[in-house]
Amino acid sequence: MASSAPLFLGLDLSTQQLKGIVIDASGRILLETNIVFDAQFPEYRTTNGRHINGSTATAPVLMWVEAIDLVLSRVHSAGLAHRIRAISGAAQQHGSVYWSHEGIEAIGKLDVQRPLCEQLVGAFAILDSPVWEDSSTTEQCQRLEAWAGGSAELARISGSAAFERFTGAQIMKIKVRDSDIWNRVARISLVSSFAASLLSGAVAPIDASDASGTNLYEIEAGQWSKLLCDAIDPGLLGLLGGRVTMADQMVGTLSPHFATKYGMAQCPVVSFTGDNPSAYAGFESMFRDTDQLASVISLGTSDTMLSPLTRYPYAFESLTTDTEHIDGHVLQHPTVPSRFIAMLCYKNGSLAREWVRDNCLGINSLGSWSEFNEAAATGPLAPAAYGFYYLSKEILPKNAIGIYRFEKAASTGDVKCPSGAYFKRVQRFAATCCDPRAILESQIMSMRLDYSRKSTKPLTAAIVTGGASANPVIRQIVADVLGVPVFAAGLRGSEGLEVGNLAMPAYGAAVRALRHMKPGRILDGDYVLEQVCWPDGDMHGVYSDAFADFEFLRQHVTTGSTRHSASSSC
Ligand code: ADP
Ligand code: XUL
Repeated sequence: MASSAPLFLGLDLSTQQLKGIVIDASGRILLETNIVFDAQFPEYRTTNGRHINGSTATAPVLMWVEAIDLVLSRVHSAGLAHRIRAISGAAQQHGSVYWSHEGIEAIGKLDVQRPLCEQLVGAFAILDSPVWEDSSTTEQCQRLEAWAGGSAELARISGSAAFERFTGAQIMKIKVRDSDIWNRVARISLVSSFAASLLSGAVAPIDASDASGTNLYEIEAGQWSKLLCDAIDPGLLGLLGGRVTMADQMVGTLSPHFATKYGMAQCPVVSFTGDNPSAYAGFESMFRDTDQLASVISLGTSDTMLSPLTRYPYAFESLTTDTEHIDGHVLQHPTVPSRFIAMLCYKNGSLAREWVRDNCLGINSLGSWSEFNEAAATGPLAPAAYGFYYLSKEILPKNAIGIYRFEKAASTGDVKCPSGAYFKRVQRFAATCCDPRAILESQIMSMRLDYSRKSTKPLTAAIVTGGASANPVIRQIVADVLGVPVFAAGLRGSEGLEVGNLAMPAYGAAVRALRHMKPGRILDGDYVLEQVCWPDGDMHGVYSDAFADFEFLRQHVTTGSTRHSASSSC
């Protein structure tokens, strides 16, 4: 007899794909499905899920609508739709969706007989939503910081100095550029709350953790900042919906449209949140004592590092006008309002690694992670050579752009480093095949550097997630550079950890949906955190000795990036 046991759906509307995970009440996965945007919807002509035009990055909102519809149809085809008892989700942070009045009305009365997109063509004041890779709003950032009384003051209020991809600057750009479009905007959602809105048939509140990525939210007070919203428009507070929600709270019920179309119950829709906070909370659900939670390193399209904070770090008296070390972000915890998370974000993550894989190793390596790994698994390049791969304008270090390779020079070179060694900038490394190792060392040494500036506690362990965390060479370099054991989530089977790469934003969302119906710790069962790497003490020593030179060279290329045009030869 077919089972009728309750199931829970978690979604993750990320940069390159929409992932869906269905779990049962013990947290076991029954269905995992991915809709890769470029392959599934070629008519939208995206590359890696978005359109890049100079410093502008957008994604077609109707493509996201189609993907959400398709993921539900896959759950239906798998025979699981009628058993779904709650849905929650995650999405790329910072991106924004602009509802028209017509759209707000339309999502509440969608016709099952007609294609979804056809009914939503006029639903959005802007069809191409700005997304997190956008860096076109420097001018708006400056205006926001000036309005707040400086970058340190903006960080004190909102948890971050102004960043181009943050939603506040993006909204300001839209308002300034086109008053006709602006006049059509009836509500603004983040990508996370947009997805929850579509599913529930009414505009859903934005959750606190994702609101922390807007530069418009008072993190410590847990409310939108009227001061900062007024910098953009006196009506902005209303457009954002006034109240925020926590990521474990119900924001609506599944709309009759989807319920009828896919034979589902009008089950609770639990608030969606950002992909990074969702992953972080997902890992927490695997710990009995959340104080033990180590830093989470997500190696997806972006690389991010999320670390627990014991208190809000930007107490008024602790900030000066010195913005040098307020580069990272502080987010409100997605489910516990009194807790905060420090987040470091690197734009040149997986796509930069892919570029090295496909362009620096010769024809055989095209698309091959095993070729990349073979080259990367050699011993450390540091302290003899360093590489920096900022293919698009970096977030951390801010505005760094270009590709830079340095090799130690016998006597004098371009740069004298703190160790006393001279380095010469080279177009190619002397030995071929150095680039894979160089990019990995550089990416993880950057995390180590930025973590040391951002956190008061020494790092004790790292938990990895995201597409690239499946790669054993990458995991080992994380362990060796950071000098800590590395853990991954997976399914424990007779042969050890069988699934080493749980898609945590989606899984964390499914767990929030489950917990909404059945509170308490549920993950005593099959999914566990398992140590996957132990640091090699000698290697760690090498990186520690190389650290001052790395920091110096990173500063050198960052300052140089803004002055010189970048080279990107391989
Ligand atoms: P997102 O959620 O941002 O869409 P994912 O976390 O799914 O991204 O990660 C996708 C990325 O994972 C791809 O761009 C790819 O480069 C990377 N990836 C997948 N497998 C590997 C691997 N074996 N080694 C390194 N990177 C990988
Ligand atoms: C975080 C950020 C990215 C996106 C990617 O600040 O911009 O990690 O959330 O999905």
